Amino acid sequence: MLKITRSTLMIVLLSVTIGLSAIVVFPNFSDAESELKTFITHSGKVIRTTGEVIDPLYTVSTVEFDPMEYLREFNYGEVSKLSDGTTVREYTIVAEDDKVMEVSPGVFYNVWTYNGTVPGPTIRATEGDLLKINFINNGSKEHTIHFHGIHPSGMDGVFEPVGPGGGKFVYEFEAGPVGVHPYHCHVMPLEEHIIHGLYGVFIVDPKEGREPADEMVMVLNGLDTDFDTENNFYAANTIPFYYQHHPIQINTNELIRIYVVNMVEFDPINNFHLHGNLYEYYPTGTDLVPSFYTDMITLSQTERGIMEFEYTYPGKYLFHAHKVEFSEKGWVGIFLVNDNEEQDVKEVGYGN
Ligand SMILES: [Cu+2]
Repeated sequence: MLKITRSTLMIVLLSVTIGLSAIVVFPNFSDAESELKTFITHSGKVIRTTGEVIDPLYTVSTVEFDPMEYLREFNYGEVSKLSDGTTVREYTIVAEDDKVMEVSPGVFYNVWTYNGTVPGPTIRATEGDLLKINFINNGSKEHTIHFHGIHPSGMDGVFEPVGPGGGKFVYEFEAGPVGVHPYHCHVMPLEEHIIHGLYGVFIVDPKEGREPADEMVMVLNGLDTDFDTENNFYAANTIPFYYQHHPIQINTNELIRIYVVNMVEFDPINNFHLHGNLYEYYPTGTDLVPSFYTDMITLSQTERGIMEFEYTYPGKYLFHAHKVEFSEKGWVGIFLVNDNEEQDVKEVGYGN
């Protein structure tokens, strides 16, 4: 039976009254573009940036991002051929800096995006392809794209800031070397442009290809949602705890290949621990022979590599930062390993 005492009623009424008066007194209508806050970078530079903790009562997310889709989505660009047979891949990347993303229930964050999401699209090509990246800056600040890899200096995205409000630049270079590389904005102060989300993954496949596998991309990121130069959340692919609540389905006896890139700022290291298994690890993915067989790698800023493994036993397995603070603040996920039926169909005639 429901019993409402007079004191319970008083507490409820008092809470509602305090809540409503707080809204009236501090309406705090936050707009990601207009609210500036003083922010001191690690190099001591004082900047004014969009650093408000955004009020959930007056905020709507303007970012659509599905970490499950992002995980296995590769952008091979628009493909054409030169007369000498060279493959040309053309991509368009648009930067914006006014979007708001609900990164965790009720936690809104002003993200700066490439093609509307954090991370930006995973650009994929084969070594030797000619890449043409049409960059459009629809933001309110200068931005660029700096690709890690080998290219001419004028294509490095550092000394050629692209102006706001529709500025354009075409990055053109040959894809290489083989491996997994980050790309990110390189406008100063760098940490401001990176922590807001202007980064993505660039995969260069070897000409001979790699063994077929269930391939996925994991960007390890940190979110400093209150701009105190410390991350409040950590994640694999931006949304804290996402793959714990939505386990990644894989199969037993099937090769899994993860392109992992660490984009966490402020904390010097990150790491990746896999449960119930070990993985072959290819640092930067530049070598076709693995360097380690381990269940733990440590990654500094923009350090990355390729992990390969297969599960023998079905079931649920965690993967997470073994830096416990990071896993408790969101960098944790689950592989749900299903029995691979094709493998089970092997008919073994015992004694027949
Ligand atoms: Cu930028």
